[in-house]
Amino acid sequence: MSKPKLLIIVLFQNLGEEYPYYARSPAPPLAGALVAGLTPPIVDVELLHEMVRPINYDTDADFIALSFMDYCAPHAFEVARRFHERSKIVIAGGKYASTFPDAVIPHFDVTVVGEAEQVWPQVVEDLVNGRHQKVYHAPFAPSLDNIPPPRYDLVESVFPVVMVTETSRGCIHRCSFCQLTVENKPYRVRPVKDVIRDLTAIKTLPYPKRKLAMLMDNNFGGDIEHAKQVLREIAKLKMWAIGIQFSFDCLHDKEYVDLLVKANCGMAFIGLESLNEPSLAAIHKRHNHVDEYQQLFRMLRQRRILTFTGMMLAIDEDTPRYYENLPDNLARVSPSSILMSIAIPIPGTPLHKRVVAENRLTDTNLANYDGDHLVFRPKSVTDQDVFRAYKRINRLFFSIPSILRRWWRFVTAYSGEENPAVQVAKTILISIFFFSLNYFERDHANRRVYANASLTEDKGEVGATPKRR
Ligand code: B12
Ligand code: SF4
Repeated sequence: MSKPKLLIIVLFQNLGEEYPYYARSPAPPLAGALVAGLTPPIVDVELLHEMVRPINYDTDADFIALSFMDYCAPHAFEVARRFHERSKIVIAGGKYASTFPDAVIPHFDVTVVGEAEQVWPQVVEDLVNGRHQKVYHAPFAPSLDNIPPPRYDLVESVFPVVMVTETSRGCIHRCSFCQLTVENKPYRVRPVKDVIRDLTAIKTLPYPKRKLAMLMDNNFGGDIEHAKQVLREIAKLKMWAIGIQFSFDCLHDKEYVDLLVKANCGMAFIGLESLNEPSLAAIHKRHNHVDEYQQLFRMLRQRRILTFTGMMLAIDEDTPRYYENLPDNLARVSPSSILMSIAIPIPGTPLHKRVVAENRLTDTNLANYDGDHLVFRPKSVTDQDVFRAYKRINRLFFSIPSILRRWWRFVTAYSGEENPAVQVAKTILISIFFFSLNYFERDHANRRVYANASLTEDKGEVGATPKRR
């Protein structure tokens, strides 16, 4: 007899069916492959990332598990409704289901609140045996020991990097806009051997895919000694390149940076958020120091590490003058690419509490909480200032001459000593990543930031579809 089938979908769309947006992301998020890896073999599993392909509502799966964050919640409810019409059992999990279960539970047959590891095998067993409960609660901040490897074999081949994993959860900082502040869990690390096992688990992947990886930690470096230990072990794997996300303060530790190089870290995602000190203070991001950006980013270029940088507009202390100078100042810092977004008051964060208390929330439709919409009244700038800056910075930063200038600056900065053949090979590989990161974000800017801008600007939106479900 064939096994029941489970389809895991990691949702991504939020602009309505008329306006699907497929992202050119180099890597998938971890949640889907991880939940698939936690699934006991009593069901067949399929994984679908909605960031790269549409949902097939005519699937033969019996159970549909949706993973989603806040901005996808309205979409998730609609997806669940459509699957219910087809008599499927639909399960919710992920960040929003974990923080606002009461809003989620009515739309699903099963809601998993919290981290999947310790509850998901039981949920699947109960589903298969027809005795599932409405809600399952995971323990708060469980141990991260012995998490099985993600099912990389199920990840769509369109992602250049499929090996995504994490070495820790949480963060030691408390930025006021960050989703992690909602639950305020302690920073936890995984055993180094488990991380290395993840990165070596699957021998069936094509060889290049076994040589590229991304660590999805919120802050790889929250426990810097543990991070160094991980890097020492990763260095032994002789990866071609890995991407890592960590906070700016880690760059002060020279040994950490040396070990990033030894582990072949090719891309660092660092949330700079702002080049304006008062704005950084306003979001409690005091571990960033604007006067160090230029020098430390130069240091990363010299070590041949690409920098992908989170940047945020509509922060309370932003001024029109800051926006005016931002393109030039960004060009001086010269991150390889930026993820520019409009500040999102994610429900439950200190930022959300503040804008609600000051009566500045203007939009409660969660679908708009995606970083491309302004959902509150900023304090020191107008809506128009924000939109204009958003479009202008994206336009200038992602213009072809500007991309080429940054690339040239990057490839000519390298100061290491290496056999010339290795140097050429690494430069080519890193250049491919440089251009794909810029392509990903340029594409995002073109399709989400400018698309329909003339229609939506008056409504206080940038780049969103004028129609919503
Ligand atoms: C990869 C990533 C992305 C990718 C892909 C996102 C996607 N939706 O596909 C990209 C780069 C596109 C992205 C974009 C954004 N992101 Co992002 N991203 C991440 C990142 C680094 C990793 C996600 C991940 O894989 N996590 C690891 C997994 C294991 O954690 P998890 O998802 O919580 O899963 C656990 C549980 O929640 C649960 N679970 C999850 N799903 C399911 C499903 C089921 C069925 C069950 C039972 C359980 C379950 O079990 C899991 C294991 O314990 C996280 C930071 C982080 N480390 O989480 C930020 C993060 C998720 N992103 C965030 C933000 C703010 C954004 C942006 C809005 C940024 C911006 N301003 O533009 C955009 C929004 C998306 C968009 N419009 O494009 C926030 C959270 C947002 C929120 N509202 O909750 C995070 C947490 C960063 C942060 N510290 O604030 N992001
Ligand atoms: S440093 Fe990053 S992950 Fe840590 S609290 Fe701030 S935004 Fe969140």
